[in-house]
Amino acid sequence: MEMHNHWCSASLFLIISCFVGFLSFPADAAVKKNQFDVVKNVSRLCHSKPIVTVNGTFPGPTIYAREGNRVLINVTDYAQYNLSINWHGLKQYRNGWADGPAYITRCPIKTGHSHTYDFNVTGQRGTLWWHAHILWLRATVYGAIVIMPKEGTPFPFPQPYQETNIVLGEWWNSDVETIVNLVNKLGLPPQTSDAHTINGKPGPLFPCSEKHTFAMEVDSGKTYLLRIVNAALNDELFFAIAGHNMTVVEIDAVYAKPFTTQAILIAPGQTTNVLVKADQSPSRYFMAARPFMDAPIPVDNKTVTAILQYKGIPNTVPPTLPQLPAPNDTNFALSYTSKLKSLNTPQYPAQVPLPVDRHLFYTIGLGQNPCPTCQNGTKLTASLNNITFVMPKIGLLQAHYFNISGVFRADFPGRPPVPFNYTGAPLTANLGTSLGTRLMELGNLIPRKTRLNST
Ligand SMILES: [Cu+2]
Repeated sequence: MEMHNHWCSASLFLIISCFVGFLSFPADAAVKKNQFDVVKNVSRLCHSKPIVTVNGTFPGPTIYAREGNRVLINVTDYAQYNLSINWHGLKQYRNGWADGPAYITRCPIKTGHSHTYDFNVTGQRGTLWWHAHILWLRATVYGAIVIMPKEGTPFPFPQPYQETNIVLGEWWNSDVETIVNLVNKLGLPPQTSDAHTINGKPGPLFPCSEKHTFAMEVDSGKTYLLRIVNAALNDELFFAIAGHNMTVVEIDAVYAKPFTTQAILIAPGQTTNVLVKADQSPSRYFMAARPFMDAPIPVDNKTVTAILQYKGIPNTVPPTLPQLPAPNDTNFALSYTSKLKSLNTPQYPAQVPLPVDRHLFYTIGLGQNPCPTCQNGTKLTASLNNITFVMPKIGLLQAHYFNISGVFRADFPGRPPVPFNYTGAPLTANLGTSLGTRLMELGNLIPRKTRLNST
């Protein structure tokens, strides 16, 4: 532990001094600078508790950038936890240092310290998001990233009149770090959240939440772009607006083949941009979200609402609720996801690499490992190819780059260790997983011509 802390502070110092160099370059118009102060704050929701958030707002600030921009974000950690920020979905071409998962690319920012994330927005436009990437801090440390197309480049869909972010989240009345510590200690599934939120607000179906309701005002006849982010920790969510269809135009900062739907389904971490036309009789309409879960796993099944309100309609008009798919509507989920297709036009081609150099086969599973502190002596553990990841004490990229041995093994297997019937009957075998920090190197592939010889 001592070693780890020492090494981490050394690297932090080293990297910050590099950035001072960068920052002294003359500011050019394409560089976006942001200052993030991560502070502990008191929540404004009905169970009041201290939360970690950015710049005192919940959700945190939206980052606006344009495709091609260089973005600098200075993060100062005033929280009691060491933390890092992940720019979720942003392609960090040859720039893994800025990616942000703690101990994967680099050590987290220590309490009281600062770090400047420096990255370019390349070949992406649309909605992404950022979040804390350590412990469960992302329950409150998150916000949207809006990437506009290059100057002068229109959207490949009708220009909306206005746009709004709809950031879906999960809220726990108790402290999230206490919850996750308990989960790890006792080996039980985490307690489900107490509410879902839209832009940090649970809406009027929850007690004492009348004033914690997000409302968006619309002009009759106009079209709006909703940038929807699922920042929930665990729940895949349905989202719908009473009386209004949505046209999906973009997923995860990639333009999609437009299609119209009454409800969308959005997984944690995903983003979806939709167009909504205010073409119904002027009134107040609920937007609502609730989880999809078709396995026997407990979820927070409560419905979060926000309000779509036509201009001039008084707040006394009770809004109508949308018809959301049933919580276990597998058919809706399958049919919805089958409609998600890349726009794939000459201007926005779907660049899927066709030659495959290497085939990898992963089983994603839940195992059961011994756990002395757990209630029944075992705990459920996620695994890939039966290996449960052990968080290293220093960043994996740092270990790789600085040639520090003993941090990881580069022997992650490309197929399951023991073949079994992957889609078949329940397992009776030993469910134990092997623990390790094991990686697979993908960088130095054998050239395709010689690959044939080796097979
Ligand atoms: Cu992420």
